[in-house]
Amino acid sequence: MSETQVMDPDWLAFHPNPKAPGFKLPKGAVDAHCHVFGPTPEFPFAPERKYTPCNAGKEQLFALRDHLGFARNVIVQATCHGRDNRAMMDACRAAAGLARGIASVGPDVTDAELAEMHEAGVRGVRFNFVRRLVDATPKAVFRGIADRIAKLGWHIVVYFEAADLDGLVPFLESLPTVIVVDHMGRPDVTKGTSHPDFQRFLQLMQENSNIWSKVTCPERLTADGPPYDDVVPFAAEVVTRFPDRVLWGTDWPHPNMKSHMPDDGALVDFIPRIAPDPEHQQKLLVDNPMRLYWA
Ligand code: 0GY
Repeated sequence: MSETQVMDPDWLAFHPNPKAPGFKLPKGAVDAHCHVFGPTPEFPFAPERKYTPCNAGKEQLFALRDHLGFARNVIVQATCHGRDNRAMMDACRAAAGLARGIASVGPDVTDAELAEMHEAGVRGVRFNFVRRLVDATPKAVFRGIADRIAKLGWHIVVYFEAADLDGLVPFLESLPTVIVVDHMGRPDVTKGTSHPDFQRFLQLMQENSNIWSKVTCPERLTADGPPYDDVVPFAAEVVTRFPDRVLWGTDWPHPNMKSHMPDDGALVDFIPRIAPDPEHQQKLLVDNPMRLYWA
């Protein structure tokens, strides 16, 4: 490898020593949004990546899982690995049934490669529309991939910015699988829950029973910083209105955080603020992810 893979000078590494959460997770809880980065050189970052992170490998992820009290992980392919899913698949295999994966694939992916991913634990693909993270993929290409992975019983995770939702609605409504939207479609929390952009997102979920949401990333959405009071009304509204279609995850190791690095234990303590009763917590953390990823 000729190029260097040294992390970006302004890269914030994950919290070295997260606190033990005060909130006791229900038995069998799933961290349904996290990543692995490398470690390099075994799993090099992709040449087309938009950032170079620190290494954050599977052993560290599994140690965090155990420390926080989760039973399982859903590992989402990070854009720094492009469409080279080996690090994610290796982590899924090493978890021996306790992790599932979300892959990033191109139109040239073969049926044999998809079958190998399924065997490793992959149950979905991610379509990423965030321009700072990836070069654009034509919707027709995504549509072709959607038709192929639908046959495997997989679903589609989509990541986009709030301003792009309107233009994406016809495409999202044309997809043949369950769709999971990352981080509630990234609302601008300074505008309040009554803003038309967030109301449009709620309407999309209301009108499409196959659309789910991750109520994740208060640390990314907040304008005020910890303890993320400004994000609570957004996530609480999604959990209350769509209790059977929400997922929660840490987003460890928190790519591209600039303002601060969250304490993952404090993130777990955020959960009862958005899902205050045990019934909603059980759905959010256990029943919903188990139905989507392990059924
Ligand atoms: C996230 C958010 C981000 C990055 C990625 O795959 C990725 O690189 O997902 C981001 O920078 O907003 O969900 O981890």
